[in-house]
Amino acid sequence: MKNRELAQLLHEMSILLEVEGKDRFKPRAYARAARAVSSLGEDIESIAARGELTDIPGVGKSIAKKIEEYLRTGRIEKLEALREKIPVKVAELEAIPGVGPKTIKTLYESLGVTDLDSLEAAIREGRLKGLRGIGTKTIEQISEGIALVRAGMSRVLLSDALALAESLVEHIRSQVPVKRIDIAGSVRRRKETIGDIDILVCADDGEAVAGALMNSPETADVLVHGDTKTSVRLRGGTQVDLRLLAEESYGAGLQYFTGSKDHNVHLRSIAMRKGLRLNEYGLFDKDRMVAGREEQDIYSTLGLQFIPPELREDRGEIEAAQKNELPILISPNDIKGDLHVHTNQSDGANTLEEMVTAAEVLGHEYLCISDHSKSLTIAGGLDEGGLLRQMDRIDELNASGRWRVRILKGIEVDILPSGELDLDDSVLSQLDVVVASVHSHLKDDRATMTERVVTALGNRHVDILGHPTGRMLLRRPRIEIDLERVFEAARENQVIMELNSHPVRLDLNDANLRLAKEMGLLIAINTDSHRTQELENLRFGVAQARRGWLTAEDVINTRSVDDLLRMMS
Ligand code: DGT
Ligand code: CA
Ligand code: CA
Ligand code: ZN
Repeated sequence: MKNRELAQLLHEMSILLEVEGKDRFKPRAYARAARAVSSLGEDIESIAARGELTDIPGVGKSIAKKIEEYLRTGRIEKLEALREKIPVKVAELEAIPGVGPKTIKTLYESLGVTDLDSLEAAIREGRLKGLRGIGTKTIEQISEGIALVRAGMSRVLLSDALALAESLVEHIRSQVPVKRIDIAGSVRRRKETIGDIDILVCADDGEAVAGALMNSPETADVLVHGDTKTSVRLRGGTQVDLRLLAEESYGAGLQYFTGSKDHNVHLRSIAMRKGLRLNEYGLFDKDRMVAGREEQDIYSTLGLQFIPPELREDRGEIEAAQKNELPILISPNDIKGDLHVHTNQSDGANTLEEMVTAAEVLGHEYLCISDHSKSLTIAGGLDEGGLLRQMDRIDELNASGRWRVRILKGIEVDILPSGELDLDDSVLSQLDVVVASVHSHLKDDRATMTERVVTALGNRHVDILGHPTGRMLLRRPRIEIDLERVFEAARENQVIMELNSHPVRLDLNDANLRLAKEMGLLIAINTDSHRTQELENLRFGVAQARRGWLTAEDVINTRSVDDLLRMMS
């Protein structure tokens, strides 16, 4: 789908038009169109093919023309001209929390700031002081934001890296016969963000494999091209390392290049204690190779259970494997349903019926509809009346027999600054599942935020705490909160912690999950989908759950609908 890229371009137009300052209405029109395109439930190309672009809210004739131009040529001339005139790197500056169109305009006009480097220099030289609308506190916030953006700039989301890695593997396979090919490194370990992509191959014609990577449609430049290693940079900036391995060493290479480095260092010390030597070519007793062809033989020869890649961070997995005590990790097939999805009744892109149909295709047994509540006005949150009407509708749909999927009645109710919930108890009590989440006053200090969430958990209707730390990977730090205190309150009140599977959230993270499990809490792996395609994000949630050492037992939505409702009542 081209929706996302198009929405980004329209958004960039809106900012550059705002900075240009010629027209007061155009920037808003483009911003509105960008939002509408990004929340479409359908491929923009299909809409264009039907000639219905102007049916999209905010898209008039002129913007529709730009969209058609983009779909036809991959670019928008007017945007190229604006970029030439105003050389501001919008995405770079906007990535800084708290920096929006107005600030970008001020910084560019008064100080000539165009990117992170020039902004950083301006702050260092004290030139931001005294600018209209920019106080000391804002300057501090911007400085912290720059550090956050810089830390994130060299990494990408797992979801993006995995999609690229899988399509490169497909591309190589389609060009050259290979004996074996695997994705290794942090992608194989399913780390939430990725530095670079590592691909391992065993093939008769290694040169042809390297050629396939260098000529892939995603490849921008070749960085290294040698006999055993080729590195390229993809168009989006991500680096790929491709290594050619010998058949008899393939397992050892896979083990070595999967990492993590800490896991490998610890594993080598285990080998040494047994008088063996472990490297990327194999496990050796003097000069004799005792394992190397298959990865699992490395572990078994060292007296260890096979360690799933997601656990290989040297966080106790080697000790557990020695004692035969590794957990049987949850797998995608264990999940029976999703307890947190939105519809177009709040800020989702699809109808209730479309969401249920998509869940049925995925084989879910149940799907809980949990739209936003009223205080989240920008998301069109439901009030008590709207929610009651949605509940009636769900009763009708369940009774219709159209789906095998059981539709559950839920809400993602806002936790207000006071810790009270955004909807009346008399309505909450009628729902199957209440997810409570923080969406506002994210800057509360640690004590205030902890108290606020603990208060909310004390409401007996709350079943699940949604995205408990509020972080957005590469975008926004977590809220300040005492998670241990929250977990204790959750245990007292029998509240389940969410593992939000959205690739930007993955919240709780791996370490938090393990702590929650150790403290005796249950986890719900939800997608928080705002469109049908996002239901498939469960894959990322399950990967993160595995990194958190979770078994099917630890996760509520591995249960049948009857068990689930009994456990939450
Ligand atoms: P990333 O790319 O930053 O997300 O993380 P990784 O784990 O993919 O790291 P990367 O790409 O530098 O290397 C892939 C794996 O290769 C790494 O997990 C372990 C192994 N490896 C690479 N360099 C070294 C090294 O100098 N020593 C050891 N023990 N292992 C290494
Ligand atoms: Ca890597
Ligand atoms: Ca690498
Ligand atoms: Zn939410």
